Amino acid sequence: MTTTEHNPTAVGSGQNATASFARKERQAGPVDHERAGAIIGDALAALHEVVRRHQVTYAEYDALKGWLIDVGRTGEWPLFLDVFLEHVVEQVANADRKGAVGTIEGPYYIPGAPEFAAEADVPRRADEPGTPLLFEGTVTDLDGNPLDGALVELWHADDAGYYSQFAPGIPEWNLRAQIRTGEDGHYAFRTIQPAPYQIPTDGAVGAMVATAGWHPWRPAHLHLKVTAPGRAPVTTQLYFAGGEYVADDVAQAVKPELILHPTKSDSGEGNHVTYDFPLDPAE
Ligand code: MBD
Ligand code: FE
Repeated sequence: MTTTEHNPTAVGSGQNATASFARKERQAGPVDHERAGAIIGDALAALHEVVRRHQVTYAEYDALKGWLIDVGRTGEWPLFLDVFLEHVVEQVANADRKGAVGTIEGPYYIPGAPEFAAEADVPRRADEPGTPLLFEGTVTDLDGNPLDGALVELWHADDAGYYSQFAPGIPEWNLRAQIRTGEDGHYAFRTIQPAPYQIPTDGAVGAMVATAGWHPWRPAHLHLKVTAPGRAPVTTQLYFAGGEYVADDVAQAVKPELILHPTKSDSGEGNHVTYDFPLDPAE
């Protein structure tokens, strides 16, 4: 699958993200009706309070109903939830971590990317635009001992802000790779620096952002998932110091520990940065 056609739409990326979520392995457990009733009841009560506080009209109620229907029809629920709600779920889930800092996963993770040992030439097009980046580091325990057999998964947007498998015309595994570490816990990815990501402006979520008078941008970021035997996995993102929207992410997923400071490569071509992942013990 290689074409040069490039016409991403909200419906296209939304439907792909919804289909990807449908394939995801989800944890299922017994329903605790007391807890469900409390959460659902409080969520509805929060909405009731907004209606009263703002004296919401029938015209606005109908606009909301139409918008909710549109979000579902275009498959944009994963986008909406991951941009506007996931950051709080992540904070609650990871509040007690001592090691590598996590942040939201977002809608564009795909398991099973091409696997490499220790060093990856990340799959990219022959003419892939963007500043070359050598991104390397070590996976360790909380005492700094390297972890053998850790898996470091990397996925990110291209130099135009688009993700393979969610925008058309990009090879299937472009800018997606995973590395299995050896005894030294070291990993190294050769890739390019991504561009900021813009929420599609032609869909329901983009329309909501525009109606509210906000901007639709996330700062340029690398997505990572790091797992190792006996350790708590971490899902995170890394950002670039001084980059646009780092201080103003629409998804509120930036944390100070996640900001990279790349330097010019010794070779003179592109940038270089190191980042280590100390993993908490498994619970
Ligand atoms: C992204 O690339 C992303 O990382 C998130 C969290 C939401 C939408 C698009
Ligand atoms: Fe992303």
